[in-house]
Amino acid sequence: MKNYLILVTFVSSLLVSGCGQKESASAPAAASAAPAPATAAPRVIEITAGDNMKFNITAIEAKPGETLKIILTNIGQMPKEAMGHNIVILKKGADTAAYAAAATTAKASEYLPPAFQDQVLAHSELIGPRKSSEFLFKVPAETGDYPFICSFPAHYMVGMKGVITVK
Ligand SMILES: [Cu+2]
Repeated sequence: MKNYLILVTFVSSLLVSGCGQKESASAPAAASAAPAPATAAPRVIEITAGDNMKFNITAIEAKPGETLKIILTNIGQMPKEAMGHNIVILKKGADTAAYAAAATTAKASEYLPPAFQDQVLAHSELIGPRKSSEFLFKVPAETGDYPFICSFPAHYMVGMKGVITVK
């Protein structure tokens, strides 16, 4: 009986130390994950749009894989319902005209046509006057031209568009 107790004590001490080892083993893993947040902060790109239906920036250069923080500010006066703006970044080679055409009837989804969702890499909110919307865009690894547009009805047609060139 005494031997049995010793065995139980031994086994339970093994379990305890086993747990202890497990905890200490997980610590280095957590430590090695720590550098991730320390990577370069996203590069900030500030874009304005107003009642003149123009982006102030229409050409952006980016490096493959970098992260951009794009901040769109509506500097206009007209109400959102009449003069809202957004930025929709589309896939390389996307048919921007077809996207914009579909967007005109997508009011319920803030002019982001659900049928073309797979063409969109990133987008801002649709914003009214004196509002800003920011979003992160992880630049694709593949070099080339990635178009962006404002999908509010008719704005693409009058030139609310630009290109992010990845090189
Ligand atoms: Cu617009």
